[in-house]
Amino acid sequence: MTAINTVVDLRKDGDIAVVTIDSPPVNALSADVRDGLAGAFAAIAGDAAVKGVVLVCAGRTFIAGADISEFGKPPRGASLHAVQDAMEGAPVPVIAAIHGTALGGGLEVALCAHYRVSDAKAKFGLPEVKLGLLPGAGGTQRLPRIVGAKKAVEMTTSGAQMNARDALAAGLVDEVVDGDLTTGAVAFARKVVAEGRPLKKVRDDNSKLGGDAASLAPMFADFRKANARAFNGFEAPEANIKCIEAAVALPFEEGMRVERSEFMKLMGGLQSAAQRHVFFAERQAAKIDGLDPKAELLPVRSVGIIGAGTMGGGIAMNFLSVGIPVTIVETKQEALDRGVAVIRRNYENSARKGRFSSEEVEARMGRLTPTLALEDLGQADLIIEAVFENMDIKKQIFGRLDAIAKPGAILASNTSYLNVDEIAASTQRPESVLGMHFFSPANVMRLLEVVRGAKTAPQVLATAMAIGKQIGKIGVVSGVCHGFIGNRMLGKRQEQANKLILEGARPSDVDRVLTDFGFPMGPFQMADLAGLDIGWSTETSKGETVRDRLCEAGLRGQKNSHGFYDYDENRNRTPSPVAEKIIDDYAAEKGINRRQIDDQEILERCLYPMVNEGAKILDEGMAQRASDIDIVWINGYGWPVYRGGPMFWAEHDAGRETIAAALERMGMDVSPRLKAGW
Ligand code: 3H9
Repeated sequence: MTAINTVVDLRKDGDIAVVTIDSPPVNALSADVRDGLAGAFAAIAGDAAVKGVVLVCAGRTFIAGADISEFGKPPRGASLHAVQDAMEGAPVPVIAAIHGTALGGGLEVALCAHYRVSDAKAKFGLPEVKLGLLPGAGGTQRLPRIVGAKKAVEMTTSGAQMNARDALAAGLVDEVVDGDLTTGAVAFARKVVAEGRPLKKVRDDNSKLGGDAASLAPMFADFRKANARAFNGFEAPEANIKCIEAAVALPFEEGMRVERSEFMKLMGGLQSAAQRHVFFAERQAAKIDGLDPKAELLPVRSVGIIGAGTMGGGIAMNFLSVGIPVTIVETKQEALDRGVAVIRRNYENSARKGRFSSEEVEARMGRLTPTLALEDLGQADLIIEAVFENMDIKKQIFGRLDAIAKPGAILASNTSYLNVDEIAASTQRPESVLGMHFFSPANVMRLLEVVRGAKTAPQVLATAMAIGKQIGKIGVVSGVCHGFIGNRMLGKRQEQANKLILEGARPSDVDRVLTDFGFPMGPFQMADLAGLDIGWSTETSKGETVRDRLCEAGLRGQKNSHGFYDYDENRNRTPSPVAEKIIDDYAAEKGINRRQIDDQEILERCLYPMVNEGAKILDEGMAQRASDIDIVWINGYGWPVYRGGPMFWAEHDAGRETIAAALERMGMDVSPRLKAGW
């Protein structure tokens, strides 16, 4: 074995050269890897005894792409294109041997081999779009020449992966190898050499594109139309489509020039910077300051959930779906039955859509034990309380749990606002208590705020984060404060939105400005969706707020088709004149002079105070880092991912100092961090 450098080895197996990349964790194409590959292929080109080459990776995966951490930094080492040219132009057949995930630049390298083999579990994809990019190493030109333009457009605009079976059928791999991959790949290489098979270059074969520019034009038009909503606001999907149109319409080299130019535009833009920030921020959020990442976790083999309402049921589904048994507790049989029925219906709906089989529905339901007795939670490793937001009731429940739960069980509250330390104090074991705040619908939304109490044991916190990951959530650690990270900031936005509609903006103006910014819906659409009467009752209503008055007038939101908007039978909405009159009357009564409010003011007043609150959250140590706040807002509240989250946006787009100055003009108490940075 000859070490080309620290991450690439070259050895010979008879007349087959085996090039191995070993660059943990994911064999990304760093400068060292590129240099190593350049050296290996130069050595091979000068060695007449070599008749074929196998390129393989050590560790958990084939090359998972370009090294994202190098983006935006001055270029170093051999260029990826030079490495690809050396492979594609090699005088002997090059076979890429793929395991794990061949992603982005990794797949693009493999597409420069003359043949590809993989193991049965390998996956293939071009996920650059998720980083606000497009495949910039020939992927937009080569992939359609194998899988066809239509499939290539689908794959590059979604980042979806193809499994080995489909890759074999499409000709993306030539053989799926059983047993040891390298051995199988070397055998395949020998076969290619023995049979004198040609040096197949993907770039030279247009036969599988699926048509020419004219015949494929309707496919591209239909694709754009069908995905207009999903792509709205994002720059990268359209750039990917343009490049694949170029692959169809232009000779290879010209198509490559289009790809290069589109790639450079995206790479230099703010959207990709934001999405790359989010990629690393997501992984960073899992790291807890001061905690040993290798520390032993508590076992979670069974879960208890208190409350079978919308939240409790949704939370239960997360665990049932990954094979963890759940005991769910309610106080009344009827509520219990209803909760269980909703879980079943949700699973059956998914099965009907083909997501899994009806046997799987039964397997999941088989893991669920409904009960009316809290005492049945005695053996649960993790208990999550999901009853409504009332401190007295929560304290009572935790007091009882203290007597019921086995020693060492984790006791979590799904509270979205309340003081977790106060809840913990109702037990004799506050070290076992923490918050696990799920977002509705809890079986779908990816965010999980894990609330660390003053006395929560590190092992309990680490276990909650790990179990969150196991059920597919992105956990973010929050300290104990009213509303934690997300709702605390949301409160500031809502406060301004409520003021704006009294001062002269219409609810539909506020919603439009925020949806134009990229949120899926604005605060008043959200209120209508949730129901205006949440926490409201006829008996206690005093008509003190606009919302009280809307409810008193019978406007309840989407549920009765009247709220801030009127809804038709297809849920199309138009601003409600009744709601507008109620707002106008309320403002007049309070002596507020309505005025013209422009869109910029709406945006600033809704978003700047949120950023300020985020800075205060950092001041108080309630979030570990600014990027955690971004992750909360992207995954829990629909902040557009291409704007990187509120803190990224403040830093790189709106400008911290601009925000601080505007907040001062508004007479707000400004966090010093807004000027100093976080
Ligand atoms: C590209 O290829 C552009 C080209 O078209 C054009 C070039 C001209 N770079 O996710 P994990 C780190 S764009 C650098 O927890 P998993 C990651 O930060 C790229 N670092 O593991 C983490 O570090 P840490 C296209 C990377 O097993 C560690 O590896 N490719 C990269 O759950 C483990 O990651 C992609 O977008 C990278 N490319 O999942 C693929 N990838 O431990 C991105 C990972 O310090 N990667 N890291 O926190 C993934 O999707 C997943 O990491 C993967 C493994 C599925 C591979």
